[in-house]
Amino acid sequence: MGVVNITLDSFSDGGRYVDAPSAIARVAQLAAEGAAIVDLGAESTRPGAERIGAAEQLGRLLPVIEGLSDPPPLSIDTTRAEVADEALRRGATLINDVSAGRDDPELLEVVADHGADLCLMHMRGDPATMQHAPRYDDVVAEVRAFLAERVEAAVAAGVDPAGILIDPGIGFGKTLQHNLALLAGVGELAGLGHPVLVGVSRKSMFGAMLGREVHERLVPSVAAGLAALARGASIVRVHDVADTVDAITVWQAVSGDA
Ligand code: HH2
Repeated sequence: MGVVNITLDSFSDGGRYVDAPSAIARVAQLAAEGAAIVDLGAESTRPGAERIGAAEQLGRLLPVIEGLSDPPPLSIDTTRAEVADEALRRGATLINDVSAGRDDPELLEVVADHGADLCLMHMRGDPATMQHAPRYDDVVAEVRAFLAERVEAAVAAGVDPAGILIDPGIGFGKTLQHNLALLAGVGELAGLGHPVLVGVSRKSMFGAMLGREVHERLVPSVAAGLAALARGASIVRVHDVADTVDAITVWQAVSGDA
């Protein structure tokens, strides 16, 4: 999954793709580099980010969705039902909800009505507060239980279980140790019976671990993505598609999965 943030304040690509032509060109580039799906977001989820209303999200997203001449499968990173509805009407196929249906309870019904796919992500608190001393007794068990409960809520709202992805939410209300435990425990999450999506790309855990700045985190991001895939993740959400595809191609060839 390639990432294009149509935002001013995303932590690694904020401001680069905020105008529709640059975002359209970036989506086409990531698809050409091998992204199976491209995730478009109009609201940053970084700690303390400004909330963006539904109308403004749509003002950013729709010109991009409609401007793509040969769109790849599109995912929309939003917690708002209205945004999900309009994007799905225009051909998006997956809604990536970092609140797992808690921010706007109507979102689950919208996804169900469209017969769309849904990614449910774990977050402790909300982006304003999530990094304030997060604590867990057993982070893998607690995230697993949360995701199981949110899958149940989505299915109760009519979402097709076959189209549900789950995500431990690396960096969302977690310390470095929590993030590492969740990456190591991906197999336990996969045991819930849904494909696991993992987003580690350029995240601050690599700053905490290695002292690397955002632009220096490609190698650790690829390494962590491969480690997650090796433990049972199905999808990695990344900014650097070409390099990630190269790494996965070589790893699969060596593992005999190519
Ligand atoms: N991470 C970010 C945003 N959305 N969605 C899922 N499912 N999983 C993630 O790990 C995830 C996500 C944060 O990364 P990014 O989009 O680059 O930054 P920002 O939220 O600042 O736009």
